[in-house]
Amino acid sequence: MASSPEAASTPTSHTSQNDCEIALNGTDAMQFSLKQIEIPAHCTQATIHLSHTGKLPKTAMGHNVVITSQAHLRGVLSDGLQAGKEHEFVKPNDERVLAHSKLLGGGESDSITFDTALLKTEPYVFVCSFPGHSGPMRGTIVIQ
Ligand SMILES: [Cu+2]
Repeated sequence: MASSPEAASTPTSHTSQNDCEIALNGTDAMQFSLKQIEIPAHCTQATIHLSHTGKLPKTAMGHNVVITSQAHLRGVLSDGLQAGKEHEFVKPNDERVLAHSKLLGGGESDSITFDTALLKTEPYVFVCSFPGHSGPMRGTIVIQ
């Protein structure tokens, strides 16, 4: 009765980073699955896995995720529009952009990893920079 074949402990080294990874979906209805991304305070880096769960091509309903500060959001979006589809609506080497994914069409996915240090200094947001999407497709990033 005292001895059990069940493993009393399981290794945790492979799961300890999991809460620093966030799954985010974009849909054909021009929505993200999250309005807020919460990153645990112990994460020095965070990863966002973006999936376009729709069917529409990226020319019609492209989605990306761009991480920038609230203060720089407007400038990042307007410069992204100017950069155009050739640059997937993100100004190349934009220092205001902490990280951004590729532009995805239906069924595609991409992941981005970034340091969280700056996120603790001022409000940051995530947004899709495809033309017309930044209104509904944006949210705040919270370190908790
Ligand atoms: Cu979009």
